[in-house]
Amino acid sequence: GNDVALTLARLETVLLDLPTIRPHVLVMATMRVQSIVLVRLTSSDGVEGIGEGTTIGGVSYGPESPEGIKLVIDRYIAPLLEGEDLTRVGAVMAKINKHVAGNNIAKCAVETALVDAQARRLGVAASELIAGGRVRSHLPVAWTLASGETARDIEEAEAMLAARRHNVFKLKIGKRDVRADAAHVAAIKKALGERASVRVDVNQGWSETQAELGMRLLAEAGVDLVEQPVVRGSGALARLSARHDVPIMADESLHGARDGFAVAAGAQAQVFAIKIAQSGGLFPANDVARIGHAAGLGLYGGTMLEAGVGTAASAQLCATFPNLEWGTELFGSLLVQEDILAEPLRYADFSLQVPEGPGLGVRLDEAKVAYFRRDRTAPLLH
Ligand code: MUC
Ligand code: MG
Repeated sequence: GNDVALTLARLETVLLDLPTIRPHVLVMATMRVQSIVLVRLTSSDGVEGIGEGTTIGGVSYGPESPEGIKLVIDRYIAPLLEGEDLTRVGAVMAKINKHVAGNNIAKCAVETALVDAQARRLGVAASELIAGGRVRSHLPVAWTLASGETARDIEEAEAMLAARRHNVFKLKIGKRDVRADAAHVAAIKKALGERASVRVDVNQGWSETQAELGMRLLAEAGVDLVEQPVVRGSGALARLSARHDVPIMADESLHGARDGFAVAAGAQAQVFAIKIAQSGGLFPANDVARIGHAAGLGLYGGTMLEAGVGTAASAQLCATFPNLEWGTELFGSLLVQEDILAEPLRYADFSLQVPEGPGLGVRLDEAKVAYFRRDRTAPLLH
């Protein structure tokens, strides 16, 4: 064999179930556990890269499930890596994209591991492999209030403000009728006043008619941003954007650059939620961001509620955006009772510190990985 090219020595995918700190109530699912797929990719030089593939609520958010993500990587993506030079991340991903349709979350997990390994080899942070490198060291971070109870949400928000951890709150709505949801949002905004920015995410839960009423009531309540009120791919988003003053953020509408172009060209939204998982990796997510930026839209660093590895990867990308007008919601690591990182991500002063050090800038806690893996046969003593 060739002793210069760095090829695949080992690829492992691990399903982990991480309990959440409280039930997280969304229109399509209530999460009590976050299931993630951890990718560990070792090259012939011994360098390991890690990546995470995570979705929300089984198959309720999108068509990829945690189990499916693992299967697609093991059965269809891993063989494509055989014999490839893993230092050529762009070339390897081009090959994968040629032979694997869709499955953006699986692709993101693998691309993240390749990027982590290559950046480690070069001795730089992953952000330095994207565009011109990082332009910021801290990212503003929103928190999602989704306990399902108004009083508990207000209490949670007050605690976050007092701790100076978050002063931007996203409320998950769309489950109750529009007026009840709007009253819930209005009560929270009234309690927090100018001390916080309040935004909502409907996760496509409304019809256009419901959204008409909802947007009006939310504007009266003082909401700053409405995320994905209606289903992706219809004309409704553009009509709502034209008719209402509160800006609309596209989330589920954006699965990569082609969607980004269509949403921008169709004036469907004023803000793009940039998600590495939904886009198919850091590089495709960067393409979406640059299209949004070129179209004069605002950017926001979105999350699939990834744990520490995926959150660090998202942070590496968001750190390269010259304009991050709406901040981020990279709090997934804080929604799980225990993350799998050796050193926790640092949250302070309403921001996440972008990890420094090579690659993603994070390391695994092997005991936690062993403890939370789904295929653990015998219960550990604790
Ligand atoms: C989404 O749809 O944006 C992000 C924060 C949160 O609580 O859920 C997500 C998913
Ligand atoms: Mg969303």
